[in-house]
Amino acid sequence: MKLKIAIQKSGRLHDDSIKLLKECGIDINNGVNKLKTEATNFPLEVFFLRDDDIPQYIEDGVADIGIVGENVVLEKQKQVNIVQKLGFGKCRLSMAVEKSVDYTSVKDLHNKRIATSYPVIVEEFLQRNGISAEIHEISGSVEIAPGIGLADAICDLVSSGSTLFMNGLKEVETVLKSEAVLAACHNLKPEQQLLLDKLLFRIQAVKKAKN
Ligand code: PRT
Ligand code: ZN
Repeated sequence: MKLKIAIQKSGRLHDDSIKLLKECGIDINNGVNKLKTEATNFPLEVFFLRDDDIPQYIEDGVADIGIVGENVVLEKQKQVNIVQKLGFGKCRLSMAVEKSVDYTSVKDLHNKRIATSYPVIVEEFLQRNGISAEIHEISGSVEIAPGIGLADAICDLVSSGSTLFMNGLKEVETVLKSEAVLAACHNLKPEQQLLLDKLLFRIQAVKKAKN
């Protein structure tokens, strides 16, 4: 019996995910372009996937657990358990408008067009604030939308803020704070749960050692 973990194939969370496993004393054969590998000293099978697909794989039980941004878990609305925050991949999902725009409160978004790759989270935020606005879902280069007349505001991930700055935008609302999390399938078999507990114990020890 092996525990199957999904991690990002390439991108911002890939290196830190591998590093975390290493720090937990888990060695994996990480061949270039490999989509699947195994740990040599822990009953762990590793799948390399696009981050957007990870919640679905976990819900379906194709993977037992996975490392993915909390932002992706919330957006995809899949039935998974967030079992541990991992302390890397920190960012926020924020509303931004052009620098020249007078912005005083969330009410200023009323009846505006908002471009985002996170329509579900944005819709929830607007509802919570009693705002009705038009959401334009786009899959990338969201920051360009106001400049080309596609939207009045955007909602995108921000870490340093330099991308917003370089595109003449300013951050006006934090919609969500996010970081990488360990997510798990709702119906793990007892043996898999034991392996997850073992892994979690090591992750918590690694986190404690860093504090
Ligand atoms: O290929 P795949 O689909 O797997 O990857 P991806 O391109 O969809 O995701 P990727 O690798 O960009 O991000 C993976 C996860 O990293 C995200 O889901 C977040 O949880 C987390 N993360 C942390 C970030 C950022 N920081 C971040 N800054 N994801 C994206 N960004 C982008 C943001 O979209 C914007 O374009 O970086 C730009 C802003 O950065 P700053 O530093 O200029 O503010
Ligand atoms: Zn993605």
